[in-house]
Amino acid sequence: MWRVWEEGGESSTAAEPFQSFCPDKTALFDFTVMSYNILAQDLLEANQGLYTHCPLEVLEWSYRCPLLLEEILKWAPDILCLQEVQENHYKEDLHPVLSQMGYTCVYKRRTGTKTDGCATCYRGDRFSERSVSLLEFFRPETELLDRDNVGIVLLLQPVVTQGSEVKAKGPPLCVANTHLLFNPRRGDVKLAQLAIMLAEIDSVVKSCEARGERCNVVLCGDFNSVPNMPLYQLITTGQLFYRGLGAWMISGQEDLSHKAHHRLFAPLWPSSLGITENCQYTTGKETFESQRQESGKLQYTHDFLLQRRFCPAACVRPLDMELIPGVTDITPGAVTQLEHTAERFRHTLSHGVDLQSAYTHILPGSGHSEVTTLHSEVGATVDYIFYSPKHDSSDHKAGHLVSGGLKLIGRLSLLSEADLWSMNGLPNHIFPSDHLSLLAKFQLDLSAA
Ligand code: KL2
Repeated sequence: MWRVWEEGGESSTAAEPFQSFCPDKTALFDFTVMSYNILAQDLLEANQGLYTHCPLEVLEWSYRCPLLLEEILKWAPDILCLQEVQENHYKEDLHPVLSQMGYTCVYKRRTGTKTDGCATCYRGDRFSERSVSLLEFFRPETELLDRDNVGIVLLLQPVVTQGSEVKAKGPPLCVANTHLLFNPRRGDVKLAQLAIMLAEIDSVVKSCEARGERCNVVLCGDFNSVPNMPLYQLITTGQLFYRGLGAWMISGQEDLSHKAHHRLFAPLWPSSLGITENCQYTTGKETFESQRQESGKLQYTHDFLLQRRFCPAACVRPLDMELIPGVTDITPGAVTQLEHTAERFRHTLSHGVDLQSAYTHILPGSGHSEVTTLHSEVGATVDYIFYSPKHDSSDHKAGHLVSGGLKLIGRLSLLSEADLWSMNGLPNHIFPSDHLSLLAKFQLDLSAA
């Protein structure tokens, strides 16, 4: 009953020796990623009822802080994605030590009066920074997006050095870190926050592709959503048909079916947000371009036509129009609002970032569920490391060697809820947060740059 390092992730049993693709082993770049919600002291104090099982001393920042830093130092991840990082603790206690350890850090505090936020740190001797995007999910002009959560998207470039000399530069790596809204009833807000995150990742990936580079992706954080439920499905399958789902169902955190709550119908957010149902940015420029595309022909965009479809003029049958029963005699008012929206929209969210989870959410021996967080009310997986996987070459036509993608080569095992209760729950004298750290090791093929 301990956390152990597991070699060889999901493809450990595959007989295919990767050396056959990479005879030059120096062309391989291994790196580790940690995702860790370190429990902001202000949130701990605001929700004391969740920690009544804990001895008081393990709840003190002065006790937790050295243990948190020890956990990071012990595994020394190349990339570190932290959540619930309280600004004053970041400035006074965490950042100085992390800098000392060789990390370059980017911090984004939550908006409003929230005192914590996310921090993404990377080892300066292994990666160089190409771009930083700080995302705020609070959008005053969008009613749905009234919560203070944030995200960080970095574009990093792996650097292989020998002494002070740069030997090689790898294909770019997009590293995204977020802590989505907690409220189990508001899956609709979580989906919109995730869509912003995915749109930014998509735009970073596209900017690389425009330069002829294939960009790998790591998306980690606390998604406040459990495995295999709708929000998770959207991330890992790239699609979610959400029509009529209760907003509480999206995250799967708790069963709120006995309570009245609203169901999801399209559109989830207004087009003024500038994000499509494909989780991509719509820029004025793109709309303009798509209108111009067809060799000078004037064209209306799909969105524009949808907006016009139910305007008053479109709802009146011209007097001279032939009356065909059931076809031209139907007045739009006769159709229920529900049928209207059903036919107007696909009710499907999708995205084009290929992502899978580094963890399987089930413990190999016992078959029990892994948990990443535990306190007096819940034990669950809500934290993830998602990555763009390297696809097996047999998936593709012979001779088309697939370049790019990350190979999962190891991870730090999680524990079950029972394991954690046997050590008095979280936080305890060993684990200083109400979350465990997640740690995965990936391999990147530098020759695929
Ligand atoms: O679940 V978390 O903990 O990812 O570990 O994210 C939120 C919760 C975090 C930021 O809002 O604060 C915790 N009940 C339980 N936990 C809560 C509550 C609550 N009512 N409100 C905030 N958090």
